[in-house]
Amino acid sequence: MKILVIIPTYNEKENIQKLVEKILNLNLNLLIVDDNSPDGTGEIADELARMYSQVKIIHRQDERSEGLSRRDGYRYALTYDYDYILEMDADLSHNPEEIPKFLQQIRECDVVIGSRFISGSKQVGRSIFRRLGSRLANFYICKMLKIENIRDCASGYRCYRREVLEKINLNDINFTGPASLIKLLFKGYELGFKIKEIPITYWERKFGRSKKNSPWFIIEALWTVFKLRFAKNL
Ligand SMILES: Nc1nc2c(ncn2[C@@H]2O[C@H](COP(=O)(O)OP(=O)(O)OP(=O)(O)O)[C@@H](O)[C@H]2O)c(=O)[nH]1
Ligand SMILES: [Mg+2]
Repeated sequence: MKILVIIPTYNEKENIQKLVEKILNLNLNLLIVDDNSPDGTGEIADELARMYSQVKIIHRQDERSEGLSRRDGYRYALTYDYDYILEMDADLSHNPEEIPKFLQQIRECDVVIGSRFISGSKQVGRSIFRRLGSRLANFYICKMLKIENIRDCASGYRCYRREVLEKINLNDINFTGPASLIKLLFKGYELGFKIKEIPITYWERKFGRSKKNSPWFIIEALWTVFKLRFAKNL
């Protein structure tokens, strides 16, 4: 059973080494997809790749995009024959100690979503304003797309069976921000893959800055959801 952990990075120099070391403690392979971060994250990743053979890195030179970085990661996983593909953020919001739970659950379904909004979930250090905002956004997304029994459709802490990524046309997953995660989940749901949510503890980032400070990401996500619901063949 081959497992790959994909981590998109942009300016995560304070976080990346800590995260990588925790994932290596679990004896897993990981792929960092860095978007030419000006803060030197890519160089730290190169150093980690030199030290540990389980660490691989893609340096993207194209237009900066979290969504397309994730997609480069999925393509890498398919090319190198990984069976299970887990993705998580680099900013330590997603605790790697929870990875074994995902790997346990993926045996019985096709996609496992780490959810911030179900019984047993916790959010630590997040303002009530941000909690409410993401809760409302996810309510809109899941209701509009009629994805039953899923509450956190935009979560970036997930595990897929390779068949899911093989069957979805990855050329269509071409957004800049979280719209990519939403569309991928929607396509998987439409294709009838079994999706399960598990509770996670989500930690507000302590180091580095959020890249979601532009309203563009929210507009892109909400507009994509609208189109997925009402436009055919998107
Ligand atoms: N490769 C790549 N990674 C990105 C880009 N933007 C964000 N990321 C990474 O994607 C993950 C999520 O980004 P965050 O800025 O933490 O976004 P968020 O978690 O929705 O927002 P916060 O709650 O404010 O942290 C992190 O690992 C980032 O480093 C990008 O343009 N390119
Ligand atoms: Mg974050």
